[in-house]
Amino acid sequence: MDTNDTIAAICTGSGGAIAIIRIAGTGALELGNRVWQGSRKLDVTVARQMLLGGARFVSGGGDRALAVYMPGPASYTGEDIVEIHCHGGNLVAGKILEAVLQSGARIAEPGEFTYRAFVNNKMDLTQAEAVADIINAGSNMALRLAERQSSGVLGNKIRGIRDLLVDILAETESRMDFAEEDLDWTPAEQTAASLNELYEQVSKLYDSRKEGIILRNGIRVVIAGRPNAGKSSLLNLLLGYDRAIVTAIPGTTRDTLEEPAHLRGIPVRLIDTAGIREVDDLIEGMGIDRSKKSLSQAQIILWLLDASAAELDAELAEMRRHLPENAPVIVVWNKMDMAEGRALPEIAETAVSVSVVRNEGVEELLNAFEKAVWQYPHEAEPELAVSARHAALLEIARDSLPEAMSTLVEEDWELAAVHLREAIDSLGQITGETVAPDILDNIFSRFCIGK
Ligand SMILES: Nc1nc2c(ncn2[C@@H]2O[C@H](COP(=O)(O)OP(=O)(O)OP(=O)(O)O)[C@@H](O)[C@H]2O)c(=O)[nH]1
Ligand SMILES: [Mg+2]
Repeated sequence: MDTNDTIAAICTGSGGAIAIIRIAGTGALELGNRVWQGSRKLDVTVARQMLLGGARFVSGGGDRALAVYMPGPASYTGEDIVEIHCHGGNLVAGKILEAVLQSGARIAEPGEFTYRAFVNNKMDLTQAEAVADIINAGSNMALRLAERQSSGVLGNKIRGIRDLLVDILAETESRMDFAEEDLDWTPAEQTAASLNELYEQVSKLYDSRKEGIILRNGIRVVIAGRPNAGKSSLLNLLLGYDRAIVTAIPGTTRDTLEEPAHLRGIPVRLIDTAGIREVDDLIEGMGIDRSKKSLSQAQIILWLLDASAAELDAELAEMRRHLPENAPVIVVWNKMDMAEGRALPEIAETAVSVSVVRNEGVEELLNAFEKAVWQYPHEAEPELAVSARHAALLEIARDSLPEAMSTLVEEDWELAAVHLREAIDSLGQITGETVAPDILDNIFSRFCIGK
């Protein structure tokens, strides 16, 4: 992405009452003034003050608007920025943007404002990524973690580790060059102890990947079971609205149905499936094949059983027949309203009893779900939760540190330097010091336009 020209975009989502057009780059002030119509022009005397006036359209006329000029380098991207705040809706902002583009600005790519902030050292790569995490956060925990990362906690930590490794590398390289001389080197045990401490720190960050990946990517939760068990009813209850058709006729749901949601703050894709049974019907059969495929891709399966069925053991046997081996399942005995006081068979899997129609037992189901996701009682929140990208790089760094340690102890300086450089390089890719352009493109292209 070129960073010398002036870019513009509508920064607000469609449909709001107010829209914001942002112009950033060396020409922002000049281009902004070509569109701005107010008794005061935008210039340094009104820097960071909101002016009331108007913005013109290409087709003639214009609309009342507010505008503000934020001179670089103390701006979001580090460049000159002009923002025009106008009426929302679909037309006005588009017409003002058109005028800005006609004046000589280029339309911004997704994430390009934040990319420029990164290039201009307003933030490191972890902070830039956190901007997207803040926008996408679907729970309080995700938001708190993203805000900590945005404030630079992760970047500072990684840089601290990397700086110490650079010091160790510098000495290692000197020992290569001055191998014969008896200089005042740091004792090997001391360096090994430092590396061990850094290894612990990197491992700890790496271990937070699970929370990070779940909170950023979400998980696939598949609702499965025999026809009529109440799967679609449960989907609707968890979503809070009637998404799926529910009838007393077995075989109502024929296709898989997928909806995003949050359960206990955990982003999920909830998948309702066609009830599994032997059928002759071609369409239902195809739906059942999809159910089975969904089962194999599920991260958590909620297997519904009808607690009011005549043969509970037959219900269980049917589940065992279709459930993939070692599947992450929570068994949900449904229709307890029709099975009050009935003894349910003991099973090894986690099981809860609910009545979807009476909305009973759902809290216990969510407790079991939460426990299955985190695998342990999730009281203490990690200080940071790294993303899949960070984790892959932390893993490389973590694995090269013991190698660096043992080769240093053996005084094999050259090999030790190779391992140290590997760790330094992968940590640098996390913060953006050493990252390749195509990786940057990949990261910023996932942002929305105008960010
Ligand atoms: N008594 C009782 N009936 C329930 C309960 N949950 C669902 N039902 C009823 O069971 C019937 C089937 O419900 P669905 O949600 O369509 O079941 P399903 O598992 O999606 O069925 P298929 O789509 O055919 O596989 C409907 O008449 C529901 O009202 C419950 O907790 N108690
Ligand atoms: Mg259904």
